Amino acid sequence: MKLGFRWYGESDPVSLDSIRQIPNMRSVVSAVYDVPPGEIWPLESIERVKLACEKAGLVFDVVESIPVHEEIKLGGKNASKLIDNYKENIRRVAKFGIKCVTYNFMPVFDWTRTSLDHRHPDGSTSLVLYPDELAGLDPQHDDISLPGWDASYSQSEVRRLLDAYGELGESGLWQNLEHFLREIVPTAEECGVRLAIHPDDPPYSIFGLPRIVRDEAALDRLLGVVDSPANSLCLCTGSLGCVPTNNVPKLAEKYAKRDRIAFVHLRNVQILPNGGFEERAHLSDAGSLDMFAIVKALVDNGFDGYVRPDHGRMIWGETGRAGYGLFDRALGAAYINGLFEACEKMH
Ligand code: DNO
Repeated sequence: MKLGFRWYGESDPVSLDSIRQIPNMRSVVSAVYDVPPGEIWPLESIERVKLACEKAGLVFDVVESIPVHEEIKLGGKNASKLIDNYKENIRRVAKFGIKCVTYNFMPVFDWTRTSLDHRHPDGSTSLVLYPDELAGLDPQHDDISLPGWDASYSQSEVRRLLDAYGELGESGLWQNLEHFLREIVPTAEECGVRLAIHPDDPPYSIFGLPRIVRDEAALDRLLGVVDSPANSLCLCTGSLGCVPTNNVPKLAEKYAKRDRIAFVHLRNVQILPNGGFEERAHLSDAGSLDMFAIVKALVDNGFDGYVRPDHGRMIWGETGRAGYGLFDRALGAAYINGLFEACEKMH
């Protein structure tokens, strides 16, 4: 496996020099952050990220994410122009050595939580989703802003988008995803890039918005649209694994065997009796997921792609971007190294 660490660019409080000191750290997972979704990434901006990583002794070969514009997901009138821009971005990052591009097809909001700094008994804080805090909120009528949501949307835009997605429904969203894949996968193939779709987080509808990349049936359907390693998955254990119906070790086994996992986000969650979940330390014992079983399934089935520790807790007084501090993600990386070393030696 090729170990990576997400870095939010020059404004990230976590420095590349600190990332470099994590044992076995190889790749930086990053993006161009100074361009709105849908636009073409300037070559200089991509080059700046690459040079900064190289200067720190790291490789920039995974992009997370090239965002997919809402018009593409909605199949709007500018979709085809925006898909052309997307293809151009794939070509551009490939020129700078990128091998894997992560993206998602979640309408309006990427991941959703009710709190980003829930305090645990040991004093650490983490992201959580408590369903009772979502119930009773109606974005059609209430002015709501949940942590992590894109603040650049006004409430009226959010309502317009909710209406548009309401009309589109799951089947319309699937059609638009299928069209998008048929368009962009050949470009990725030509450029030697593997596309890695991130599952919906959490993998169920929120506020009536269709969310479709959520379970084994959906992953099968998606991979079948274009049967190519360029059309692959970002297996995010915490996103898929926050519902008990997704058996993450089984998914890891199935898709690693078919060589359709390009990227893995490893983190643990504790599923709560009321259907919510709390993000926890990476260790199996800390949550509901058997991280050993997941890594073993990957290793036993020939997985050799990119892996990164996903969200960490905030510990040791660190402050910064929720889920993306240095300390707990570094502990996660050390644990991931241990799991892979053990599984590879046993294999
Ligand atoms: C959350 C991340 C996601 C992910 C995107 C990929 O922390 O895992 O925001 O980057 O969904 O497009």
